[in-house]
Amino acid sequence: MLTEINFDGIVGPSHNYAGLSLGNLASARNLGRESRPRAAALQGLAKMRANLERGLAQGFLLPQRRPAEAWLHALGTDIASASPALRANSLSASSMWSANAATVSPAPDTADGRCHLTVANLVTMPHRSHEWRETMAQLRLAFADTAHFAVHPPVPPPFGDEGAANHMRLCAAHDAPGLEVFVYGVAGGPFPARQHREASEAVARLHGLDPARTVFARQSDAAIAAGAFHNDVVAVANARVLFTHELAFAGREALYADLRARLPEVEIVEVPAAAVSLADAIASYLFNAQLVTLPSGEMALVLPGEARETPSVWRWLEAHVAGNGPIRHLFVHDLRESMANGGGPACLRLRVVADPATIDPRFLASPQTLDRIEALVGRLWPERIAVDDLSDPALWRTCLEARTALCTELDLAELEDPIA
Ligand code: SUG
Repeated sequence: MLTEINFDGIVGPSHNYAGLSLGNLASARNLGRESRPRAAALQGLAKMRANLERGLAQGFLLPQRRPAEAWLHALGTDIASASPALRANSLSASSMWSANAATVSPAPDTADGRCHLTVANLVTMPHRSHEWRETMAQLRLAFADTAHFAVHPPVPPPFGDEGAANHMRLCAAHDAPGLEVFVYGVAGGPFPARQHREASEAVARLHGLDPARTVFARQSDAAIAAGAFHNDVVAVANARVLFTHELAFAGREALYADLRARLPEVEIVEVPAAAVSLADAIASYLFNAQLVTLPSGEMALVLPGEARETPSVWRWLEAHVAGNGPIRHLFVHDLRESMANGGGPACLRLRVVADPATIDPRFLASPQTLDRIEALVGRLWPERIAVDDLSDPALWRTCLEARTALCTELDLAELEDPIA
């Protein structure tokens, strides 16, 4: 049976605040702050556990090897002699935001009836540009069953591709053919547009999507300029519902008309700028919630604490659930450590619609697996990292050893050094 499975990125032991992401306001604001990797990983695990308890299918992806020594070697240096900037870029735990790992087209949408995944190249940001090799190794292991899955290498540069963060799927039911919406940006404002239309088009071709059920939508310049460095900061879709800010898209009326023409069941829940400003939407990550269908058939939003603390946002949400809207439940989680780098609940997960029986079970979560990961994180993840610690060889060793221990614990020794 096809089910939506959320694969959350486990937060790696090197999680830190080096302010590496231009256009990501939280990352810039928290530059130099002391991070708490252990708390960060535990916050993410608590979200996974709660979603499991809600009856949702849950998987995970492992953190990558940090420092990224292979990348430094390719640049003619190593962790001991790298410049502070390169060193920070080699130590980011950014693969935790698995919405950026790949774009996923479930089997009902593709020409060959397999689920297709294209690994994101993430070329716009140096610290993310080296994620793809390990991501590909990991996805090829988790989705090794080629009767059901095809894992494509990244689209070649210079066309930037940021994966599922700029992709939405609308459908009558998860196992019915869906309408795939690719959202791209056009450079011009103060911040880079990370998703290029050429990359989105390439992914759609590689996945064998039906042009009649594929839409390319342009992100509004206002959204990018306000700090929506990915579309999933201002819009999210689940089943037939598109939940979006009024200013998320360029030419929104034409887009909505197109969606309605292609998928008559679609329900567009638009939050007007007069009720929630773009600034509040981005600061609170209202739209970076996970919009999920519970076993009861009702929809819920899995939100970060910042949404409840932002008065305009919470007012809008309370009014919505009190009315007749499609979102019936609000679940709030403390994800402060990830949020301070611009990563909310939806950034932390990659959605795959598939039959769980076709996936390598080592990547699927149960309460017992989460217990084991939690215990290991509690023992081995650093409690704190200050930016100065990034030049401490003891930290590099701790990060490598902690991750190796996790691979061993999860019986995933193949991933210890997957690109060596
Ligand atoms: O790419 N932050 C990530 C956040 C990604 C959020 N993902 C989605 N919206 N799906 C990014 O900007 C900050 C890292 C640092 O500054 O060290 C960072 O990479």
